[in-house]
Amino acid sequence: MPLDGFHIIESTLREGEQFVGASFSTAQKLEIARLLDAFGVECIELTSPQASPQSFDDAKAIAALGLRAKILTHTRCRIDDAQRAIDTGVDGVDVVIGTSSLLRRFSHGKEIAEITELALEVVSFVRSQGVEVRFSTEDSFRSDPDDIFRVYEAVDAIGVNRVGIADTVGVATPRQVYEVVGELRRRVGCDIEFHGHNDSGCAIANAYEALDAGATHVDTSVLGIGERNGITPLGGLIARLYAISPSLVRKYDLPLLRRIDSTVAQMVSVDIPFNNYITGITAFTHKAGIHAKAILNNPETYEILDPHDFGLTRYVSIAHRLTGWNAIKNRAEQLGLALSDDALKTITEHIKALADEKQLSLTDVDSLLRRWANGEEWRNGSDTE
Ligand code: HCA
Ligand code: CU
Repeated sequence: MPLDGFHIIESTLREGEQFVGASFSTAQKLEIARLLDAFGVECIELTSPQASPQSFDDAKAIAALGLRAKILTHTRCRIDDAQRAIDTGVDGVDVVIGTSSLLRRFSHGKEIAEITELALEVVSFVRSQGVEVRFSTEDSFRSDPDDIFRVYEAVDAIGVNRVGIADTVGVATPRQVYEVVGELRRRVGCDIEFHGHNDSGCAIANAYEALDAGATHVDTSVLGIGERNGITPLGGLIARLYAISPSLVRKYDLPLLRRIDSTVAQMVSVDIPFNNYITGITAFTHKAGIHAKAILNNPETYEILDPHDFGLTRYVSIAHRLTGWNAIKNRAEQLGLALSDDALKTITEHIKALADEKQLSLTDVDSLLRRWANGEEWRNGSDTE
C-alpha cells in the first residue's frame, strides 16, 4: 500500500495505560478519547474489559460516546474475553497471543498448532457476532517466521479483518520490519497492523518501514507512553510522515497535538521531553548565527516541519556567544530600533564577549540594543545588570 491510506490505532488508553505513571480516571479516559477523536485518529484502542470492573464500564462509556473513531478493545485470545469485549459495544476486538518460544514456554505454554486452533475459534466467534476482529502475535520478531505466517494465513482464510505484528520488546530493526511486513503483505489479503516498542530507539523508524512495506495500520500512544519506555509516539509518527509529505497528515487536526501531549503528560505526571517531536520546547528553536541567518531568510533551510502547521512558532535564540549579527539585526527590527549594520556588528561582537564572561538573557541583549539606539554610553557603564 502506498503510504497515504494508513490508519492510526491510538493506544494511549490501552498500551499507554500500561505506562508506570498512568492510572486514568473515567473522566480522564473520556477526555483523552474525545481529544484523539478531534485530532482525527481512525481508531482508539482500550484496555481489556477483563482487566477490572472499571475497565469494563469505561469501555462501555467510551463506546457509547458516538465518536467518529472506531473504538477497539484489546483481549487475550479467549472466547470468554472476546465475549466480554463484545458486551461493551465496541466496534472491534483486538486479539493477541504470544508466539515466541519464550512466551510459549514461560507465559501460556501452548504450541503453535494449539495457538492456530484457538485463533481460528476466537476469530470466527467474534466475526459471528458482527464485530470487527484483529488477530496479533505477541513478540512476533522473536517468533519463528514460519510459525507466525502459518497462523496469519489461517486466520486470513477465515476472514479476519486485520492481522497484527508486534515488536513487543523493541528488538526489531527497520530493515527487518520492512522485510517481515513485506512478506506478510504477500501472504495475506487482510489489513496489517504494526505495533512497535522503543527499547532501542527504533519505534518510529520501524512504524514507518512497516507502512512502506504494506502495513495499513500503525499503533501509537501519546508521547509514546506504554510498558517500559513505550511505543511509537503519536507526534513522532506524525513528524516522520509530515517530513515525507505534509499531505500525508493533513487529515489530522495538527494544532491539537500540543494540547494532547500536554494533557496526557500532566495526567501521567511527566514533562513533555525538551527534545520531543514537534511539541518539545526546543523543537523549533535555532541558535547558531549561521543557522539563524539562514532561518530568517528562509525557514526551510533548517526546518523540515513548519511550526505554523502545528499552531506553533519558531524561536531564534540570540543571547549567547554563537550568535550572529543578522539575528541581532532581526531582534533590533522586532524592537523597532533603527541601527546601522556597522553598529549592529559592533554590538554583536560585544554580546559575544559578554557571553564569554556570563550567561546572557534576551533581556540583556534588548537593553544593550536600546541603550545603543538611544545613544547612551554602554561601553564603560554596566552593560548588563
Ligand atoms: C501487551 C503486548 C502488546 C500487544 C500488541 C498488540 C505487545 O502488552 O499486551 O496487541 O498488537 O507489545 O506485544 O502490547
Ligand atoms: Cu505493546
